[in-house]
Amino acid sequence: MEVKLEHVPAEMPTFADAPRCERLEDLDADVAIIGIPYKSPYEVSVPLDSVDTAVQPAVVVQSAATMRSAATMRSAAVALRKQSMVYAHSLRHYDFDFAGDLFAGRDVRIADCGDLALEAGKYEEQLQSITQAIRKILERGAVPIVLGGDHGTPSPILRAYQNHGPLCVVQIDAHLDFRDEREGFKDGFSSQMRRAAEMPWVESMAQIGLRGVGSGRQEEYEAALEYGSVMVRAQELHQLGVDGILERIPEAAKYYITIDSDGLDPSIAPGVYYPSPGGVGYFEMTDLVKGIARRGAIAGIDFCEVVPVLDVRDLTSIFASRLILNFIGSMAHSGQIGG
Ligand SMILES: [Mn+2]
Repeated sequence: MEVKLEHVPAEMPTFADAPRCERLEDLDADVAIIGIPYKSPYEVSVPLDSVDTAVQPAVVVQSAATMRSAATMRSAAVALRKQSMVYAHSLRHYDFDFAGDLFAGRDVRIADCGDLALEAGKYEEQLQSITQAIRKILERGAVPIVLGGDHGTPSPILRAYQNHGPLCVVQIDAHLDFRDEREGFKDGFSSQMRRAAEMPWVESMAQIGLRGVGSGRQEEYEAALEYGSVMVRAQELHQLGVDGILERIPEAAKYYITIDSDGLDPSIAPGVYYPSPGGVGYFEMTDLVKGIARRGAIAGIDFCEVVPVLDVRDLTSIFASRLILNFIGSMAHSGQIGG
């Protein structure tokens, strides 16, 4: 299966102004940024007609179909790269969130591989191509950081870890995503944690930020419970604090972190399909990953479901790119990456 990349155009910024990687076979970096604009073949169930176009005039020109399109998925990586430039030229300044250098004084090599080219409508090929691309990145010894895509993206990503496990998968999400299938499709944004649970190389999981109505049905809750998923309600995170939740995350040598932007609080991630109050805050998200990085290696990260057309003053993209830099910083501070 051939993997086709769409390089970041010369006039567009790469993530944090990182050097471009043109071919995954030549990848030589600690961290590989890759956009994967995967879109599940079914629709979000909230009618986007409910978006008040008088209040959000930017949305006027967007039909509901456009908002849910592959083009919208592609726009997320573009927005994150663009907003990462807010930080690109001060990365080595004193960072109060890390009490010093963000990258711990280390030489951290980030490469931007561009976006994976996915052929419209050909889901089987898309899924295989995603798995293949991640496999190549892992074979080159880099940690993939994926700019999604909807939250179906982790299913084919995690299949690439067959020989790179075992993993504990940590999901940040308002929703359980444990449906066996939806409209007959098993690799969509409602099912990826169920798929992860079926993979022999996924030995445990924690699902953090769960809240609200519509997170999952009783049968999915029971399936996750039966699997042994550590389910952490958003309210528990706020009450116990990050340290209390870290104690509940299973011990593992390797962690894979998957983020649905709606798991974050709308104050830092308003640009999502399902904004839901009471979500994971900036320091909670940062400290969770810092804590996880101290316990084991971070084997990969995806950041999904950023919807630029629904964003407010680019806050979701600005803060998502800051969080991704914090994740890279967490790996540098734990000594996992950087010379
Ligand atoms: Mn999700």
